[in-house]
Amino acid sequence: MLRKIAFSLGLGLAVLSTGNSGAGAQTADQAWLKYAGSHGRIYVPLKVRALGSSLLEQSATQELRRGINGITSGSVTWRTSAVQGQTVIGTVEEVREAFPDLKVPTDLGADGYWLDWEGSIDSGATLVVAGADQRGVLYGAFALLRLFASGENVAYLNLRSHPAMEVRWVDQWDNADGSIERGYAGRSIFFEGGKVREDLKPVAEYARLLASVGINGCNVNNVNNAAPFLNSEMIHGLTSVADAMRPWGVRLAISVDVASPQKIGGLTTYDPLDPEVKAWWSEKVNEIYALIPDFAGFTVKADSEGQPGPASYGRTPADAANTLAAALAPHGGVVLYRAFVYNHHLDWNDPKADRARAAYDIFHPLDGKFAPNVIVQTKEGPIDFQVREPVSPLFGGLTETSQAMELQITQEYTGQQRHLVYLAPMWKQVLDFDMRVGGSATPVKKIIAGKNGGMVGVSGVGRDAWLGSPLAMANLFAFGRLAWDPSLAPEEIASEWVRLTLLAYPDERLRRDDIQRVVDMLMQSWPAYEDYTGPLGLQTLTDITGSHYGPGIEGSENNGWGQWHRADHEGVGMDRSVATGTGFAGQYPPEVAKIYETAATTPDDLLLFFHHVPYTYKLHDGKTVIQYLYDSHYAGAAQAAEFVRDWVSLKGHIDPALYDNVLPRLEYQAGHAIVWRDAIVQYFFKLSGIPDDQDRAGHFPGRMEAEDAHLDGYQIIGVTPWEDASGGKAVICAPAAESSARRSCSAEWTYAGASGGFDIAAQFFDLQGGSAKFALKVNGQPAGQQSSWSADAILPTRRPHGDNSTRHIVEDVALKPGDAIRLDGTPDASDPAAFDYIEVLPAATDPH
Ligand code: GCW
Repeated sequence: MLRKIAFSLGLGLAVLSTGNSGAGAQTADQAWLKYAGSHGRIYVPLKVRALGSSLLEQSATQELRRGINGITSGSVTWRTSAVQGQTVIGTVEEVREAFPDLKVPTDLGADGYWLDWEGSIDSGATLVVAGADQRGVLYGAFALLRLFASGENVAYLNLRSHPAMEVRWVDQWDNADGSIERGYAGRSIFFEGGKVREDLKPVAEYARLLASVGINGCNVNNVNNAAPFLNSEMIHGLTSVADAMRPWGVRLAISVDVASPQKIGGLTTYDPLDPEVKAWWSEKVNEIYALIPDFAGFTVKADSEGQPGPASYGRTPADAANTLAAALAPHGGVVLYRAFVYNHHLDWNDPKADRARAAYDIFHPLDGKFAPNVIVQTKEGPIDFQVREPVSPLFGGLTETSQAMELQITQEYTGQQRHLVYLAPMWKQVLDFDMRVGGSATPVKKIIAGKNGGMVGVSGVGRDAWLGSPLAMANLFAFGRLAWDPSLAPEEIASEWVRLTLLAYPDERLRRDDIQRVVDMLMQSWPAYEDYTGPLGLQTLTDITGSHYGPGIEGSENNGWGQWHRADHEGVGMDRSVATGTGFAGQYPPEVAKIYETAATTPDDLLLFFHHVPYTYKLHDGKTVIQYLYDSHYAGAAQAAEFVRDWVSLKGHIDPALYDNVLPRLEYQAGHAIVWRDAIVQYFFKLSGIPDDQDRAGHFPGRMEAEDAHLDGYQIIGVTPWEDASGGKAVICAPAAESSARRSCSAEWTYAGASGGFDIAAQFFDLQGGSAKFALKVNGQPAGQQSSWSADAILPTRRPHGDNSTRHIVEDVALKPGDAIRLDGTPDASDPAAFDYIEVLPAATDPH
């Protein structure tokens, strides 16, 4: 196994549990706007001259001054050349007036910019930042700073750009009480205790961060439980939120509950076609615009997962959307109506029932019926942010309607920011997917960019360093960059982000190789996660009724939620063909439908999403499905281990604080990838009864199960789901019957392997509710330097299973046959020092 794991795991657990929420102000500098310097040669006219004085231009000017000053005078700079002249900033009109001889473009798209270098490095230059409009000025300033800070040469630059999409929003699922649904980075920066927070500085910094990648809207509250947000008191509070974001061109939007006229308005109905209801909405909207004149609009979740909706009155989503749209239209606001509408009480026994069909079945017939300021917001896949899904067919099914694609930046089903998963490659596949609407090229990015649509990212930032994990910030960055320009390559975006993040540190040992190594890690991370969670279109294979985190294969089955994979003894996958299945494949335009209709033409990575096949079915390269399941899980877990080695190779070359923050996260991920691997492999091994041709399934050399040890105090328990523990069993140190005080328990094995130096991994359950202690001993003596540890991470749930199964490695343990290996566990509060097994591993070779 890997060196250094034991050395830093304690620190890692602390990082995972506490983040940095206590530390200092939360600023955009903690993300990619560091402006601490650059390693590239930078030529820059230091003097910044603002031509205009509008609010956004002031922000742009201030940012440019701050950035140029930081980059050129920061301790890190080592090749900056100040150029005589000036950096001039303004709208195209202002630039034209100030420089009548300059050929200023007349056709820049809305929010676009032009960066232009006039003159020379030696005799003086004018560097022009011209915006098509005020936002364009701001985006131009950020674009220039991005070039500087990522080490690009801007001398003799001539660059123009404008966003591909009008809607470039992030959605927060923040609740008024300060909690965040599916947020993994602390509490809300917007709300606390039912109110808008007093300290909105982090909100302004968030808006600055968003503006730096061109995001122009932010919906601040959860689509579930939105009713309180239309109370007059809350609207007053939201005014301050809008004020905090306004200097950065980020418009405020809120989620609304369509039952608000009844819930908070005191009406007896919320029927969207009722005249009183319509009047209520108009009045409410007027109230908002009187305080927030640039209010962006509403997001709606209705008739979905228990939220009330127009169906209660026999009305359609178009009826509800249009009522809201009519109220917003006079003010220029929009309605983002979510197509995430489905029945979560489906009949699992009905082979024709299919949640994936819902959005298209409900919304396609309404095409052409929506008001022009309604945008239908559809999740990128037909289910729910799984590690892989096909593109939602609805994008091809609404040709008369504005559409936005909803993506998830917060990693709900993709590792909750504890796992490194760079999502841009997944998003890019969706954006590039050719729907073949009408038989011609219609990539999804073109569909959503048309008719005032765009992209919405559910971001989930909180008070813990925005997204908690520093590497997860690449996803927020990439979201903005792709919404601006979906033709960018994920690798290019990764490289830009890595340079902005790593180049800001002075260590001259940072090499091009180091930058590429981090880019490679990002690029390999989604495929790795897919491999060790749910490959072949199986979806994430997590418990969909629980935390959506660790393995829980049967959680998807036997219930009405419709995230089924239909695994049985013979085979696996969901038949969605037209011929024999649910007919979902037929919702795509004919050329695409034909590909998904048969197993032979379906790409392997979506095979089990569209087809139920025997385990012995052969993929395109001849490998059987079952063997692929085994192999991919081993390969994915091996890749996760590789990330640790990759990161360790950066030691001493990058900012030590960043290094120390990320390392334990990757070590944790490597351990949790093994939990995933073992759960899925042993589950399908048992279910199919088909051996692994490499003999790994069911065989764990060096593993010693807790339940096979000589136990003192420990009790054997069955873990649920069984596949989350090795052999389905674990042990807990239960309270002694006679007193409530906890004692220690121990498990002892007699070592029977070869003599030598080994690492020993202990797989334990780090439960909330206490910090149990563990100690590993050999012949009664501590097994090594890091042989005692505490279970003090904050991992989901309070009962032992795959969400909280984690490992600690004790390195360099000398063993000989007959040695007694003992693990002592001391419970703390409600944490019973539960563990699964220990494993004697070959000693790692130091990666240095
Ligand atoms: O992915 C699911 C989440 C819910 C979420 C819902 C939605 C806001 O598990 O937490 O609710 O989707 O998108 O509405």
